Amino acid sequence: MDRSELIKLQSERLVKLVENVYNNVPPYRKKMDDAGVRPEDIKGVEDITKLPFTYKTDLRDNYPFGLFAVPMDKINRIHASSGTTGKQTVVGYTSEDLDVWTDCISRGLVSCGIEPGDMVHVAYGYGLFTGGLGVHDGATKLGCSVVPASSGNTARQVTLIEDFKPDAICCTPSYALFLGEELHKKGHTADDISLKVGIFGAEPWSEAMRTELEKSLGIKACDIYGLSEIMGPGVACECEERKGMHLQEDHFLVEVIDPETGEHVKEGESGELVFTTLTKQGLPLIRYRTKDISRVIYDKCACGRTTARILKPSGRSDDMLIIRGVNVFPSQVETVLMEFSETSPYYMIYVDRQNNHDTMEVKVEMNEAFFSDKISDINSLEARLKARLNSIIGLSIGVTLVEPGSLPRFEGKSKHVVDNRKI
Ligand code: DLL
Repeated sequence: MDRSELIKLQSERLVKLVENVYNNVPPYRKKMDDAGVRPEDIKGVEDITKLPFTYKTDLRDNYPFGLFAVPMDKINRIHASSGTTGKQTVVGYTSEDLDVWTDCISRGLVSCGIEPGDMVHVAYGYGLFTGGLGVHDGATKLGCSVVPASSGNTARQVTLIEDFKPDAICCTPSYALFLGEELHKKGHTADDISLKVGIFGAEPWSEAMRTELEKSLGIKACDIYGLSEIMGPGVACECEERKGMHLQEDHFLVEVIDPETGEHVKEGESGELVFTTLTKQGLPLIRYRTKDISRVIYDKCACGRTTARILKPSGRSDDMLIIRGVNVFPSQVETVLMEFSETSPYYMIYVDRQNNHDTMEVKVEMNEAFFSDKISDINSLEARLKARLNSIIGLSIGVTLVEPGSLPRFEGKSKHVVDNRKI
């Protein structure tokens, strides 16, 4: 589709979307009323900046289903991802939304060179996380033999790869590196590993990691981007050229803004990605602030696709960490620590990558009243903290109690996270 045709389609869809949210989603009606904008003011994509932004906090404030635009009996699937507090960000899909999602993933798999009949090993987590089921449905529709391995149990994953000989693998890039290492430990080389393509996303990764992955697994490593609020994986995906991820522009309108001012940056410049869902029915979102920093380019790709391309996100404008594909906000850790009367408000979070495996450790000071050199007391408190963090965040996080006054103090803004990963 050439750009003028695409813009016409996007404009028609935007007009319908705005009318829909104004009439069916009370919090959106209020936002638009507060901003003094009425549905009839929006005639096409050129009017997008008249509309207010949507933030992750809007989803939280309307938890769980307050932003859904259809009655619950039309919601066919629910997923969720971490929010800034203990509360999950909940997303809902109608059956048409699931069809669109499936199509977007299928397009992405095809653009990376996967064909009907290929065997696809899916090692993204299945469950509330969108990675597993999202990729699963897309690969199924394409006519692939899907291996729903889900995440974890590395020994079993290795056996499945050895025995089933899949053509493609979909998982986080850090997990793929780890799997590569385990395969090599068992005597395999890039040449005898069956995989030809890897589709990696859900966390930032660099060109250096791409080279490493391609060498280790003997594959073409492609990048896939997405976020639960907008759809899940497949909002954009690379093609075999691997020069940016093709955005599914018939379903998503992208803007790139200066995160401070909210104004558009110049075309091709770096800024925060903002998406509007053009066809979503369950949870349509207008100008959703992703906090992901990247660039969007519009020149035609050598593969022939005419869609805009999102370059590898270079970071985030907030403090969200992605640990083994799980989104973690330092504030979630802090909330847990504050529940315990034995600890003080001084803590540090250390993130590292060992053997291609993300690790997270929390050091927290005991308070003077609890401070004890009785090892059994300390061990038991550490175990309780660890269990609570695990249940809230869903990750195994190391906990070490340290003496009162031993962690750094900061003048001005405190710094709670040391991320030593070299991604
Ligand atoms: O991570 C969806 C997904 C699953 C994408 C599988 C790709 C593959 P969330 O858990 O909501 O959804 O996390 C979304 O992850 O805002 C980015 O910060 C980050 N992210 C996702 N893909 C990439 C990528 C899924 N390719 C958040 N490169 C997003 C860099 C990524 N960061």
